[in-house]
Amino acid sequence: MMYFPNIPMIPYEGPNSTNPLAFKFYNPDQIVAGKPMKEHLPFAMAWWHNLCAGGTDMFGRDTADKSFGAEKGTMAHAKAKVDAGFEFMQKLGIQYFCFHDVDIVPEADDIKETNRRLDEISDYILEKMKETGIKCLWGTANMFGNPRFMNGAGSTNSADVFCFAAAQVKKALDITVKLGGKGYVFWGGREGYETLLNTDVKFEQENIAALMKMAVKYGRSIGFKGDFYIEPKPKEPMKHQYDFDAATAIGFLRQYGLDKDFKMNIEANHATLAGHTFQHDLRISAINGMLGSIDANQGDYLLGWDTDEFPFNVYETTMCMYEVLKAGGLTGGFNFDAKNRRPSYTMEDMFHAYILGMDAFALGLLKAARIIEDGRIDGFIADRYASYNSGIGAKIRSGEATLEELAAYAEAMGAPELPGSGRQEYLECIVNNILFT
Ligand code: XLS
Ligand code: NI
Ligand code: NI
Repeated sequence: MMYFPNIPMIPYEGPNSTNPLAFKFYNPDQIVAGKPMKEHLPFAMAWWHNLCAGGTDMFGRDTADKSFGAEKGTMAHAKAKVDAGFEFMQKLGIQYFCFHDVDIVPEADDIKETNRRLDEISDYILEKMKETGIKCLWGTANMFGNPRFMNGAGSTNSADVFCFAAAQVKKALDITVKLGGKGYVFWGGREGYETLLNTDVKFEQENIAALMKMAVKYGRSIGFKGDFYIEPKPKEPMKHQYDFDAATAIGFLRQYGLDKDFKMNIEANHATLAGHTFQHDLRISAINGMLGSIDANQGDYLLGWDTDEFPFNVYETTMCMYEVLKAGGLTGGFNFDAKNRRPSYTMEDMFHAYILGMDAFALGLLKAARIIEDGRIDGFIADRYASYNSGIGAKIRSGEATLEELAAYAEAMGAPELPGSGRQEYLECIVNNILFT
């Protein structure tokens, strides 16, 4: 059975095409900076948005029908989602998918039954993977939706809930390993707090670390060789989330000795909620050797929540790809943690959304490669720090200088000249010039 009978395989037709069901920039085999686009851009479909979410928001119910011809909440529906998902990925040439445990099966009241369902569906997914060559990018456990997680999972005040979370992590790891997932994500959904009047922050953070340590130990024991990821987010659903941003999460991982097993999964919309640019959180992760994977979406600067929009802003995708190229690529991939706007409710809209996102990243890749090849920006940055290349600057860099020595140097100098101009506007001209030619 076909779930998208009116949608053909999406071809690459180039920038002059007006066919809405064709790529304008994503040309999988085109060589960019030494390798095919598809290797630079391991795209993934997010099971939850694409196959589960129907547009329900605080004010209204679903607009999109994601039943795929089956009764929701049944295993038949879970299987229909698998079939629809693989047809969708194949038609777009998407190589990976990401999932939460409860995206792929309906959760039962008894975890033993949920786990049995997970075994059944993962057998089915595995078959489809073999048939199509599509792979699993990462798995995770949803430890924020069920009311039992109202106070978090690792950070909960209830030891019983903590154990339940541990059971979910264990099973989600089993399934991720079974499906050959490259990574395992911890997005700390409700790992945070609403008020300090009822919260022991230190206690909660220690418990989160303990859960992660157990996950690493268990994961390695069953042969998981990939990366664990923290996906930082500053707020929503909790007012304060512990993994505020990349810098905070990296500090946490180092404090608890988890930094060898974990990297960052940076989501564009989460970085901007933290008051950063997407590029900022990518850079902070990269310079710490922790840029692992990306949740490819965008937010709305006028709205203060996680709108999870499909990437459209080519400035952002360009600067993202600039960071990724400079970091030598990702060990993970680009997961479209994004959803159609509620009024875009048709099946065709799902394809338009992915075409938009994949094209925006392909264009970003092309432009970022040109920025690097052009060399003016990197050359400017290198020049900007040239005073550290020799003399007293080189001594500072090598760590040999003392405060007394520098003070004596400064006194002999009188007053330093102004540092060279930052030339921001000139550099922005270069970016626009490359972007629009
Ligand atoms: C929510 C998160 C979530 C994670 C996976 O804001 O982005 O979707 O990616 O749990
Ligand atoms: Ni998000
Ligand atoms: Ni995400």
